Amino acid sequence: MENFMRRALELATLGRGNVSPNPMVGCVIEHQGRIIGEGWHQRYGEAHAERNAIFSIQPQDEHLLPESTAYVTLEPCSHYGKQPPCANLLIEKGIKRVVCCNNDPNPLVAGQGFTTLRAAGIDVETGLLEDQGLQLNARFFTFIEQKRPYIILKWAETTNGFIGTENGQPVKISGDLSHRLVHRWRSEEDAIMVGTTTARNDNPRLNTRLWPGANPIRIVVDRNRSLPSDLHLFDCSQPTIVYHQSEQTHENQHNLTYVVAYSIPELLADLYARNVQSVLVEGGAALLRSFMEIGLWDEMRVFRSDTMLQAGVKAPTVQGELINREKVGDDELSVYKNSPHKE
Ligand code: AOF
Ligand code: ZN
Repeated sequence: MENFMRRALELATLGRGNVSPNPMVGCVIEHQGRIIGEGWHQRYGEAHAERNAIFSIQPQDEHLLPESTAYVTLEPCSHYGKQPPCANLLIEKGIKRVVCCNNDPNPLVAGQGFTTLRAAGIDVETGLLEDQGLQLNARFFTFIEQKRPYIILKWAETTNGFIGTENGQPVKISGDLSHRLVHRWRSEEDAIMVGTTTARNDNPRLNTRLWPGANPIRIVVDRNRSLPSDLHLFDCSQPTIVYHQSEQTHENQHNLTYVVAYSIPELLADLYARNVQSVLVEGGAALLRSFMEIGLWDEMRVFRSDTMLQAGVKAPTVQGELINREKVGDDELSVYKNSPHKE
């Protein structure tokens, strides 16, 4: 049974980067140990996993549905959104049993999917590989339950714990493979954020040119509106939001939006309202610390390289629970989770 759900979870991940703010969902239709249909939610606004799985079944197998089980990673929806309700489709097709990992916390569904299926006489079970499901859609669950984006803090530090030089001169700390991996991460999140100092010193483009994936929204915190307007960040090539606290008035341009926010929670509330489900915070040290100090973060991804700096800006001190450590080229990548939030 678990194997079918593992396969459904694997299918769900194929939607990564293309379905936000929807969850990634996978579905396997099984008949007496044989998979007769598979599907996943491929793109925001398009067909849900269950529909794709049902319509992947060969015509000669369709009569098997009344003796088949649908393994779906998330409670089938019961509402009319961009798509019709999956619960209704499963009922129409006469499926016998539905097994899920997680309940859908979306207030439009929230148990209604299961109620609808049970009312039609379908056997329903939930909680199979529950943790894997929660992990898969950590962004979706955090966004709905905590009304803020999922926050990933990322930085690279030298062996002796420096994140950059003292005079702000850009310096290469992590290697090429790590650099590429960061571009992949950018393509997986809705937005990337940097602080004033990083924007000024590094003049980053914050795009995904080293990875074939979508460009995220760029966010820069520029409290006093002191950043020069010729930075790459302000080139209007990607949607960009500037959070500031100045009284200065300015015209929003296409792809360039100015928003007043006086604190990180206020900024996060604005991102929530804009449906931004996840943010990769790429520094600098001050911005990273301001998230850590108020405990508003979900993951930390820290590269430690084998380079040394004689002096520099101290990297933040890691917090949370170490969940993974691996080599990326010559660098070591450590991932930490902010576990208290999850309990
Ligand atoms: C499912 N199967 O594959 C997904 C579900 O606007 P819509 O119609 O696409 O609905 C989006 C909501 O449906 C989303 O917020 C979540 O609650 C649920 N996603 N449900 O049964 C799927 N992607
Ligand atoms: Zn659905």
